[in-house]
Amino acid sequence: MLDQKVKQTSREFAKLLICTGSFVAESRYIAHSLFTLMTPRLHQWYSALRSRLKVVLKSGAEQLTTDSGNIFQHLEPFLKAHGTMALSAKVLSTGSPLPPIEKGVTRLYSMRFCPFAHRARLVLAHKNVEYQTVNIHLGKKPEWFFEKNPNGEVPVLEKDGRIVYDSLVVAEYLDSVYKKDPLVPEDPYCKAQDDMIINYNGSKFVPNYYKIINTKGEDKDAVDTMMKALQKFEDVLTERGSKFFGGDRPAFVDLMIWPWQERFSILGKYPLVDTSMSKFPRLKEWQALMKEIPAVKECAQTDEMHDKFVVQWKGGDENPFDVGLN
Ligand SMILES: N[C@@H](CCC(=O)N[C@@H](CS)C(=O)NCC(=O)O)C(=O)O
Repeated sequence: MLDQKVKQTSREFAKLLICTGSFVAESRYIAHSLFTLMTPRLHQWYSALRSRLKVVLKSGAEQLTTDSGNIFQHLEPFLKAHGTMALSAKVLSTGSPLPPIEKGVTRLYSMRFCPFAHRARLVLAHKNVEYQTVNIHLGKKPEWFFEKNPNGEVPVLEKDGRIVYDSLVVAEYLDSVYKKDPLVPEDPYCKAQDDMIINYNGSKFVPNYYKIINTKGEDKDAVDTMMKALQKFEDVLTERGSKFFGGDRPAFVDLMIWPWQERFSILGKYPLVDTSMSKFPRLKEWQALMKEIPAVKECAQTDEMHDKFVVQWKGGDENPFDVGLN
């Protein structure tokens, strides 16, 4: 009930975000639900405040308050402390104008279920970078999107007129711009070893993941090749004798192959695909450890959502990209 009230006041909330300069946008960009406007850090803010929220009637209008004042009084100090940006969770499509760009603000053009964009989000989360997200309707792209990336693909990173696209380039660029908690190994030989795994993932795991989806799990060759890829990952972890590909903590390679590992279990609905990981104990352990990494948690979607997206996307839904949003 309270959540319902919160949703009703989302426009007011969004207006406040605009006033505080944290989100420059016009009301047409504002998603209907408060939750769809929230970055993970805004979620933190809301969660901390939630138990103290009350809905009161003031001057005939419902307002959200807490025991120590209007909900929005709490937001400004939070935003000052965290510099958090709101995000447009719902996709922008053909005809949607480009949301105004603010100086000094990092923006990611993305799509909530894109594993390549997932790579960029993982690095941004790992580095604790505040950024705005503009989600793109990949079936009906806004005209201006091709000015950001002539290939018309997400992810695209933009800050102060500097544009970078292609997930691996974006991820490595972010790692070199934000030096804290480095991800790419310093040692060129180690980097080369890791890059070979990332490339192997790209040539063996990724295309077969899509082949399996496109054939509703019936392409046995694709399933076999994917299992071989899992065996290869298992062997690398065994050879390295470490918990993560990067050693005792996740490195660039771990984050770059993770998006498809997160999605792997949704293939379990196809009889030919064994997602139990019983043959790959080290990789299974790695998956469990990865799920506990804060950046992975922050960017994770549930199996249910990944599956819903795939079902709607492959079912020809006009807009599968907003799955799960009101
Ligand atoms: N090589 C690109 C691939 C990115 C990519 O394929 N993104 C998909 C979404 S998951 C996309 O934008 N597709 C739009 C299209 O192909 O029209 C990268 O690594 O960033």
